[in-house]
Amino acid sequence: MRRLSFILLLISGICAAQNPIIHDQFTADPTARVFNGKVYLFASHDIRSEKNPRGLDWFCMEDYHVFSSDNLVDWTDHGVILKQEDVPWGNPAAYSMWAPDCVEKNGKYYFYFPDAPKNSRGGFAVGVAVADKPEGPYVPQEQQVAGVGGIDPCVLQCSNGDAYLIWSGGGLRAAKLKENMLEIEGQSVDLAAGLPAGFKEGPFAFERNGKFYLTYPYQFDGANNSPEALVYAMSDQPLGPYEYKGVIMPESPVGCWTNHHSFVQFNGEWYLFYHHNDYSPDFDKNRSARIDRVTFNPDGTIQQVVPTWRGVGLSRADRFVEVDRYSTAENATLEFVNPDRRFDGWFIRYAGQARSTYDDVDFNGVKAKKMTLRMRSSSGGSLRVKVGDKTIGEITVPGQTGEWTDFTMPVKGKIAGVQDLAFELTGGSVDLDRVIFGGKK
Ligand code: FUB
Repeated sequence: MRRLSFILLLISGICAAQNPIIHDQFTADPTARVFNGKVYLFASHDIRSEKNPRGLDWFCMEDYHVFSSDNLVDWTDHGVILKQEDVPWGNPAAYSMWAPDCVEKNGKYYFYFPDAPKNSRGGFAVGVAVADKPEGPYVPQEQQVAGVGGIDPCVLQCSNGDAYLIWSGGGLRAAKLKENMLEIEGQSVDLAAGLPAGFKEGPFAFERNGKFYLTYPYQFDGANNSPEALVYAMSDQPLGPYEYKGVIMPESPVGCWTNHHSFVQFNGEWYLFYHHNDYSPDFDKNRSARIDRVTFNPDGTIQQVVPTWRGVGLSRADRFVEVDRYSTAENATLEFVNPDRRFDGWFIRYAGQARSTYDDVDFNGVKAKKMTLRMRSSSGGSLRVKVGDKTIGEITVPGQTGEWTDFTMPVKGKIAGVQDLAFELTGGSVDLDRVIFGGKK
């Protein structure tokens, strides 16, 4: 039976998630919220569509999905929760369903989203759709939120029960939400007052230990179209004044123009959700959500977050471990397994004296008697697999393997607990796609 399930896993392609976290569609502008002990991910859904005149060269979104996870690794797609045709006040063909947010109050879920109003010429407004469950169904309000023009709504929920709507439009605006969460009270204020020039869009605000954090995409060229860094400011009051504190994440190393993010605390740890054009290196309007861990300093300031491939969470040893999402690598490069089907993911190419590591593999409950590595090689090479400093197997991959081949070898010694893997090539060149442990010798 165990042998059968091992074979089924090999065939079915179930795999543990790393960065990016969603593997079958684009997921931009990720806002993560914790509801009922699970993390829910509300994201923009980038597509390419010829039905939209700008659908091949600009942002193009027609609907929203919601995803949930109880371990930040396995994500369930609950499907479409709102589409442009459903919005009574929206232009059903605008493809302008940009960055959303969702919060809970008194057992109702309020989903805030930007859209282009009917008959508008390029403008945006913000709407709310309400549900009884985070997964929906969401019912959009008849009208947009009065007094709010712009994009990227985010709700700051304060520990005293107050809530503020913050958005990007004519600068960085904020207003208190009425008890009904559907309307703002009075006039909005400018939250960027006193902050360095360069705020672009996509604000996300939260309260932690009595301090308010305003985090946002920022352009070091003064909002003149350079790639966005994520930065933050802090205040003792939800509506400021905010004091600039520094960079959370620098600009994309490959020039992805936008970044958009959220902070969430889950099971005692803080995480940054953000996006990058991983599956679409040649078109940065097709983005994918990622997660990395956040560390706060004792004085409440935020340490810079280093974007990783590895992401967060444990990878089970008896499911495919996509080792190309490495923790560290030397003399190793990444390529798409199939450039025409990029959601199939990547492989790692080792050349010469090469090494990569992959942290946090969970062997609990896994009889790791053998491991199967999907590899290929043109010149041949010998690959050593280690757990920590201990070699658990070594295999010589012949040259001219052609297609991907599963190489199975026994595991030396007993492996238990959560372990870091290392792969070392001593010469030649080998491509490695993934590894899985289990079964009998
Ligand atoms: O996704 C469209 C826009 O790109 C968002 O509204 C911005 O925050 C940026 O991520």
